[in-house]
Amino acid sequence: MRTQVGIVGAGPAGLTLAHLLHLEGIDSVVLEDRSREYVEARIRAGVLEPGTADLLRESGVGGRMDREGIVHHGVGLQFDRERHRIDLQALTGTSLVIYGQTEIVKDLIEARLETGRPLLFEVEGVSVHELESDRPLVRFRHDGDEQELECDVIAGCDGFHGVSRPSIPAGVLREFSREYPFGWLGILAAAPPSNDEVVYVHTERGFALLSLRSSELSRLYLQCRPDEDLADWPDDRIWEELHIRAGLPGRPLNEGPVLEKGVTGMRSYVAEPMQYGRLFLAGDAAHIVPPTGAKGLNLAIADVRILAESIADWYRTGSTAALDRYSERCLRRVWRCEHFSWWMTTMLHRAPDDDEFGLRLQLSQLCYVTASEAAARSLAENYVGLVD
Ligand code: FAS
Ligand code: PHB
Repeated sequence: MRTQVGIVGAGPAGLTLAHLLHLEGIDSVVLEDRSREYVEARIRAGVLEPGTADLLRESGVGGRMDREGIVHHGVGLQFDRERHRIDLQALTGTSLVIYGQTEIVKDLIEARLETGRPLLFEVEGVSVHELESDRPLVRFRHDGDEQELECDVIAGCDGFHGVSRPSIPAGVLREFSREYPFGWLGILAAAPPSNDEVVYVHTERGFALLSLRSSELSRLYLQCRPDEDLADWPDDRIWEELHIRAGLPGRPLNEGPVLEKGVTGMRSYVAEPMQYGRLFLAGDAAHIVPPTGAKGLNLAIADVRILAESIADWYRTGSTAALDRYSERCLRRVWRCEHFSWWMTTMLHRAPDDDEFGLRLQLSQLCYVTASEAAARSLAENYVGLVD
């Protein structure tokens, strides 16, 4: 097989890259090791920065997002039993779109299939080779047949546990990471959201997050141990803890059947550079942020916007200048999002070894952010992705 760009991974990064390249008349093959049903059902992010929503809209895959997505002009911070609102629209002139990552993946898969270009699910044994040459290769098995895909460029969009990043020779990458001593227990519930906008809740018992997917679907999270056993959290215990942490007088939480639950660990991670020879890493393959800043998905899209532009420039001009700067151009936004996600996470979560001093620092920070327009604007600019 031969193509211009071999894309490993059909998550938001890989699918968006394939779509943007197709619009530039550049051919690609997308290789995914899971089934279509699996990738479409994987519940993850929900908050789209205006830049992400605009890219999907302008590239022709934002129709259902505009019909079914929910526009949010603000975000809530709740602490000391009081709920405050950060007016994103007033502070930044922009707003967010709430639209599940599952829906974005479905829309991008539909768009890909309409092009008739290859999107192969359930591939096995993917490996990448000859990265230093001008004919890099992807080898894999599909439907029992061994395949070899010759490319001009390979895009590693295969997430944190993929094969692309580990294929870079030892000693090339500098890796930066921080593990957090807590995780998130997330549920999707058939319950009308009790809050109009996303609410981040700080309590001495730990963090909670009130989000949503539609007028009938709530998405809720509780800070938990990183190795939490779901068996210890029957639905009624989850609801009880959510009421204790996030319930306010006159603002009850609506309960409903829990459709999905899971525990996500939390880490910050960056691999530099995000490229080696003809291999370019994008999204979670190159970096991970704790979800407190709602950045993971948005960063993945920001990476592939730059990668698609750089690949198109190379084919148009023959110059590798844009491709040579890919990593440097991405890392500025990556590190801004890493800092913001770390800042939101440490401000809102209670670590097991946190003391009273730490608690008072968090409460002071939360009071400042909700009382000072300058501090609120700083949070708002980062949250909507205006700065990098
Ligand atoms: P992805 O991991 O989404 O996609 C990589 C794809 O590559 C997957 O489909 C995988 O199956 C495939 N793949 C892996 N290895 C392969 C191989 N060897 N061969 C072929 N294919 C391979 N972000 C937020 O903003 N908010 C959230 O609430 C949030 N919650 C999250 C919950 C969880 C459990 C996880 C893991 C992440 C969460 N994230 C969240 C972050 C998430 O949204 C990512 O940032 C986003 O999926 C990144 O997209 P990709 O880079 O495409 O990686
Ligand atoms: C979500 O709706 O899943 C969500 C919202 C905000 C976050 C993380 C996840 O920071």
